[in-house]
Amino acid sequence: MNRLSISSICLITFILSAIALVYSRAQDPPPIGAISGFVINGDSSRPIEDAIVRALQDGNEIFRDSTDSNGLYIMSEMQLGFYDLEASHDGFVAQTMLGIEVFMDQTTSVDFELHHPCSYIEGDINGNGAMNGIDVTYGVRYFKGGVPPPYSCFCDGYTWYVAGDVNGDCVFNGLDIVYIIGHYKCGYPYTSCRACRGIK
Ligand SMILES: [Ca+2]
Ligand SMILES: [Ca+2]
Repeated sequence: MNRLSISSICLITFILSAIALVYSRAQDPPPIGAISGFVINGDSSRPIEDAIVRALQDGNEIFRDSTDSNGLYIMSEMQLGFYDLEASHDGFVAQTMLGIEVFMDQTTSVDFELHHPCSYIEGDINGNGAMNGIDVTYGVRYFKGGVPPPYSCFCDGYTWYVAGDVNGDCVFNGLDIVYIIGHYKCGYPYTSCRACRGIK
């Protein structure tokens, strides 16, 4: 075999190898993973059906799924990377989880607890729909061991008596009673917790 033939065989072998390599890479499936979990009603612990769960990157929706009757959602065949997840349903405050990572051939578990939005009148501690001096009496009795306020809701990370928080520090305590008295005597304006503003 002369030198030219050997070179030709080498060249052909190289080209075939390159083609085989490119072809094999084209056949490899892209690395993927999944995100799955449950969306439940944080006020009742029951599953929420038809909640929408969206996976976002830079604010753009990449995937979405809706929950079944068990509150389950599944987003499969997701490209690897980080996603912001948002769960929402009518009548609930949407919840967002930032920077959820998808790993190759794995399912990242992310559960949501959605809560109803708070709806109350600032300072209406006894929950009768009006704010007046009787609420001061009710609040004082409560802190002395009396009946707790009838209305509470999830706000700022926990469930508490939001209507009593009139100084806006997201806690209902004795300082609010002092503040209410200041409101009547000195005109202090009510300020409710920023995370769940009430009606003035
Ligand atoms: Ca009241
Ligand atoms: Ca307060």
